[in-house]
Parts: sequence; structure tokens; C-alpha cells
Amino acid sequence: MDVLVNQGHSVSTEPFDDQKPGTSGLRKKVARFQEKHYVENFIQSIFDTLPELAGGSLVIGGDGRYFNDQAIQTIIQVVVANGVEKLIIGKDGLLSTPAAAHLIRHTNSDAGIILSASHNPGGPEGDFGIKLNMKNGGPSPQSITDAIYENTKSVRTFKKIDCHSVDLASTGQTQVGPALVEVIDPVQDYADLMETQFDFDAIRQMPVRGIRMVFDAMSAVTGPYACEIFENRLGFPSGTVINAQPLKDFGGGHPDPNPVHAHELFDRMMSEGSPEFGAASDGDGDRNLIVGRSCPVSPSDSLALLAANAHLVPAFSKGLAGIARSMPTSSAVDRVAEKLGVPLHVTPTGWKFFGNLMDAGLVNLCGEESAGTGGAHVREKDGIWAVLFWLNILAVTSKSVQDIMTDHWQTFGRTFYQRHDFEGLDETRASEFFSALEKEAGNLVGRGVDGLTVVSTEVFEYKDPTTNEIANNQGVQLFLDGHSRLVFRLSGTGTTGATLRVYLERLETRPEAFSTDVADSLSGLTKLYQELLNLKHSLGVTEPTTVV
Ligand code: G16
Repeated sequence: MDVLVNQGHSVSTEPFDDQKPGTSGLRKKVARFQEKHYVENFIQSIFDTLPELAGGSLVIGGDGRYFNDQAIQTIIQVVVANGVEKLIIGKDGLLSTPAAAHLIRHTNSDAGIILSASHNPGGPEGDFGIKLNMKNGGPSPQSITDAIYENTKSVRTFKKIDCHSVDLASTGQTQVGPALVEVIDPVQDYADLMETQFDFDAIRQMPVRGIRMVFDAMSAVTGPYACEIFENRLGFPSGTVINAQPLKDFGGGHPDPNPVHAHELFDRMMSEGSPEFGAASDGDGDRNLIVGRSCPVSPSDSLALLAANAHLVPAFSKGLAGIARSMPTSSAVDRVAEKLGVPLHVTPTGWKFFGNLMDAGLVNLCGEESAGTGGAHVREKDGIWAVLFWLNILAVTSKSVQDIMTDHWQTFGRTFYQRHDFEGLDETRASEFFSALEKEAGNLVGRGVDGLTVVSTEVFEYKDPTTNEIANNQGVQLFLDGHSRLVFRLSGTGTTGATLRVYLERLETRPEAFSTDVADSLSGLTKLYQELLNLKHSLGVTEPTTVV
């Protein structure tokens, strides 16, 4: 059946002044996206910037949050009017970010539009987001998001067709005028891809040996993927996946897999008789949290551990080509790369910076402190992939998470790491504070407290080795004596006020100190940044709102 009512026509509109994509796409409050023509303007700007998308095929899906379904219907109308001939959409409008990234490559599509505000809360009062991914499956690079933003400032018309709602509740094909819309099962292709990456036979022995795991889908998109992979294909018992049903408001929770927001999982893993292995993913399925029995693993440590053990999994049967981490991510992985003789790249925060490196074959393992890990199988970070990577290592080594981490630290030392977030800051004040910090960071050399002294400073600038594009002002680093570091940057993913992130790391090489409490181990660095920044005076705050 063809649901078309009217062929394409132009609609007059007025530009919005706030459609600048941040670290990962355009993120705003739902209410902003619900304003008349807000979605249409942004989508039209994508087509004005990339007219070559006309005549091609597009993948569309999202994390199922509130407004996902309405936004998809609007997007169908605008992209068909702009000449897209094929749309591949996940059933019920669902696609995890890594599954969408895979689907773009797998179906040889030209691009993808992913609807998600990732780990940000959902619901009518929550956040929404739109990301554009490119033909390689990965996030659009800065040069393209900048051009789209420029277009949004002057867009005066958008194209649209009129049509009845496309049925997204069942798989199948619908004709929308000249375009074919195919609604597909969002899980199968992705689950099949995972089977090519890891030793599923070895992992299947874990439940047989009585090893239990719990996976918290946080009422977000990974529930159906996790049930299919962990329970149906790997044989972990039903109920292994908790909060498995994707909900529009994530059950009122904050789908960020960290010890603060995944506390249900965390409490379970810290209690007596807990399963041996725990994990979680976020709103759109690209982040991961790994926690062993009474043994949380920081994302930076997880990256280092995976790098050191990559030779154990089929995905890396040809070895590690190179590793990339974002600048604020701890240097734990650097020591692994050095020992293995594998090149290491340090990029700004944002997965979009890894895509070119992977396309050029320079790296095939990437990770970020913000709970993102991924390989070259897709061009996004991938939560379930990281969990399977861990399971594969545990299955073939028969070690516990605690033992494998302790062995790792014995070899490489332990890098204590924390991130202190100061959220809800006044935007103007935060941006003035940060500009001043960038200008004056050099003056901090020589300052210190309790034997910790600033040795050098840097305002991080990145030159993409494949395009020579420069990204400057990507955060301020203070290097301290004794392999310690403080990093400061403003978040690019929030929707309310500004967030200052302070990253702390310290290398510990004395085995007897490996079990020190993380906060205690970093107390000197905490005192140092509080003294250096004088946040009470500059921003009117003293304590971080979140520590992860
Ligand atoms: C996004 C990006 C990540 C980045 C994270 C935090 O993740 O894809 O690369 O590390 O935001 O960014 P910020 O520190 O600027 O808030 P996600 O999972 O939100 O898409």
C-alpha cells in the first residue's frame, strides 16, 4: 500500500539559533524538539549540506525514548521529499547506536539518522537528540556538523511530502510515493555480527560451569539485544537481563551505566552471593559498565585490560593495528600499547575522531573514560560488544574479574582515576572561566600542594593524521610529577547549563597500595585542583555534583 497523500512541496520556516551539534549530535530538551519545524529545519539542513544524499538510502532508528516515534514520522516526510529512495527503519523505531552503525555498512546505505540523547534522561521533561552518521557507519565529522549548523542559521524553507503514518510496529515494506520504506528486525543482523567477533562456544561454557552474570539494560534500547545474545544465543538463564523492556522514559531512571545511576546492578554486585560478572549499557547501547563480584572496573582500566588481552579473542586474530583513546581517558592503556609495541593515538573527546583512524586501518581498538569502548567492526562505541569481549576473556582464562584486574595491575601498575563533574553551571560564567583557564594555565607551572607539583601544562590540540584537520581548545591538561595528571574541559552533551569536568589520574606502582580506596588515593589531586581553580570564587561551587 502506498501511504502517500501529496507529492513534495516547500514549507516556509524561520531559523532556530541553537541547532549546533555538540560532542555527539544535536541534544536538547524534548519540548524544544517539539516546537514547530524544529526537527524539519535540522533535517533539511542535513540535505542542504549533503545534497548527494538524494537518490540514496538511509537507515533510521533510535533508542525508543519519548518522541522517538513522532520524530521518525516527521523525518520520513522530509527525507522522502528530499529524494531519498530507500529507508531502512528498525521495528518500533528502535535501533541501538552500534546496530544502526552496523546496518549502514551492512546494507550499503548512504547515511543514518539516529534519534537519541544517549545516557541523558528521557520522557516529556527529558532530553532528545538527533545524530547523523555517515556512509562508514560512524558519526559525521566536525567539518560536516559545522556546515549543518551554518545552514540551520539561515534555513528558510524545508521540503516535505504529506503521507499517512508508516506502520513501524511490524516488519515489512511500505511504499511512500517514490520511496520504499523497509521496517526490519533491529536485533538479528547485529547479533549475527557479534557471533563473528567472539568465541561464542567458549562463552557458552560459562553458564554450564555455573558462572552467573547479570546485565542491566536500564530500561533502554539494549534489552532486546541482550536477551537475544546473552540468554537465547549464549545460554545464560532467563532473567539474566534485568530492566530488559525499553521504556520511553527509561522507567524514570537516568540510563547512564556508572556506579551512580546503575546502582541496582552495583548494589547487587557488591553484596554477598552476587553473580560473578555484571554489566550494563546506556540509553542507546553504545556505553558499557563492567563490574566483577565486589570489583568495579573503571572504563579506562577496562580499555587497558581489553588491549592487553585482545590476542585471546577472534575479533583480534590479526592483532592490534593500533589503539586510540580520548585525551581525558587515563594513560593506563598507554603502558599496554608501549609493552606490546602497538601505536597509540590520543584524540579529543568524541567518538567521531576515531572514525578516520579506523577507516585508514591505523587503529582497531578505541576507548574513552566516558564508558565507551569499540573496535573496527563498526564505527561507534559498542556496549554489548565490550561486554562480550570481557566474557570471552573470562571464558578462556577461567579467571575472575578481580583476579584478572589484579594480575593486570601487577604487570602495568594501577592507574587510579576519577571524574568530578560540576553540573548546572551558569553558561556564560563557565565559558568565561574556561577561556581564562586556557589563557593562564601556563602560569600554574611550579604550583603544588603536599608534594604534588605542576610540571607542565597544555591546551590540547589535535591534528587528524588522515585529513590534517585541526581541532583546537579540546581541554586543559596539567601534568604533575610522579605520573599524575589533571584535565579540565566543558562537557558537550548536556542540555541544562554548563558542566565542568575535572579528570584525575595517578599511577601507583606499589602492589601493597593497589587496594587503596580510589578517593583516598586521589585526595592529593582533589585538594590540588580545588586550590588551583578556586571554584568557589570563580563559579560559586565547591563540591562536584557527580563523581564517577
Ligand atoms: C558522547 C560521545 C563520547 C563522549 C561523551 C561525553 O557519548 O560520543 O565520545 O566521550 O559523549 O562527552 P562530554 O564529556 O562532552 O559530555 P554519548 O554516549 O553521550 O553519545
